[in-house]
Amino acid sequence: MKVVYTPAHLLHDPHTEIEKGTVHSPFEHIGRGEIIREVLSADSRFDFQLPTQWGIEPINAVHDSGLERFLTTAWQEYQDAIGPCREVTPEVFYSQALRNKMSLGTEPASISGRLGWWCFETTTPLTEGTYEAARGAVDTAMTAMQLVLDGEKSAYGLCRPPGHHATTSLYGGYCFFNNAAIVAHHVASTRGVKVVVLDVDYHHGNGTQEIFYDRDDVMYVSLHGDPARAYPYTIGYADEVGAGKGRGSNINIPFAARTGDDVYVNALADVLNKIHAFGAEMIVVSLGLDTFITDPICDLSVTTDGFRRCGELVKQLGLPAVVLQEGGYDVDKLGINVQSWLVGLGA
Ligand code: SP5
Ligand code: ZN
Repeated sequence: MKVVYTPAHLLHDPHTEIEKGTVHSPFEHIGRGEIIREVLSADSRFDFQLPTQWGIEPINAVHDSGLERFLTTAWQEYQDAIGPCREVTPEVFYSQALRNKMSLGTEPASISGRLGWWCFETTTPLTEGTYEAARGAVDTAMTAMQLVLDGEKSAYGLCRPPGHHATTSLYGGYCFFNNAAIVAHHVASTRGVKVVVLDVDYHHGNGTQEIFYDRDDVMYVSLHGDPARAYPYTIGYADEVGAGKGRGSNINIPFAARTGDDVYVNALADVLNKIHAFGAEMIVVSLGLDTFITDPICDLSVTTDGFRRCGELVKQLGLPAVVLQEGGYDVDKLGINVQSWLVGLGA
């Protein structure tokens, strides 16, 4: 299987995460990308290549162009306006309710205001090279997509930073640009084919759901920890089924804590039938391995062998598959878990 990887991910190098009233070392760090690279490059079934460059058009086809513009200069603007600071995090968030009975307002002038306008939470710091790394992740995803359009049965994009929490106009959840949504939109809009995004990350992909919620050309299917207890908390419930012509093409499967392989695999088999019924012609997988039994920030109990079974089930769909890296924080096991899933898919 072809693997797309770029060392540009090393440029997004946070040392901090603000959570639970503390500043601690981040769960999402460069070691994640490197352990996956190490394990897959030691396995002759995987064949590495660098991404090609796709520019900003595919990004702005999905995101508010203001988000990309903001991320280009935000870290430097903060240095110039507020003072030297390794990592930049918002302090004030915009909420529509601040302006009840008024217009929605417009992007604030100051960098402090703009941070809270474009970001929704505190665990996603901007570092000096974040923008370049995020662009590299999009190029990685688009190159994996091109390999599949050119005839590969499947390809894996080692995207870092991940993407599925990034909405049309907000970054957060360790994500800046929505790699999977950018690929799915590109294929659906330029090839006129039906695409499904299958999101198996532990966390609901609020960004991908928001981007496609009213569309019938891209189906979004997510299996995740129940947002009643799990990040992102406000979205990802089973009654969110899509809107307008997109009604019926958004499927959320929330799981109880400590759900293990058999229940998980059965639920996946179930939704794959719905994907088949939708008439999908390509599948984009948001591959998070944070459903793993010893993930430090999550609470499901999928095993390394469970990941292989999931990959096998997706293979049985028989669709061309673009597999893109999302989360997974048990770093010691992250490489072998990705390998197991991809071997199941037929690497
Ligand atoms: C791509 C991805 O997996 N993003 C996840 C972002 C989650 N960030 C905040 C997680 C808060 C976790 N709280 C942990 C409680 C552990 N008992
Ligand atoms: Zn996750």
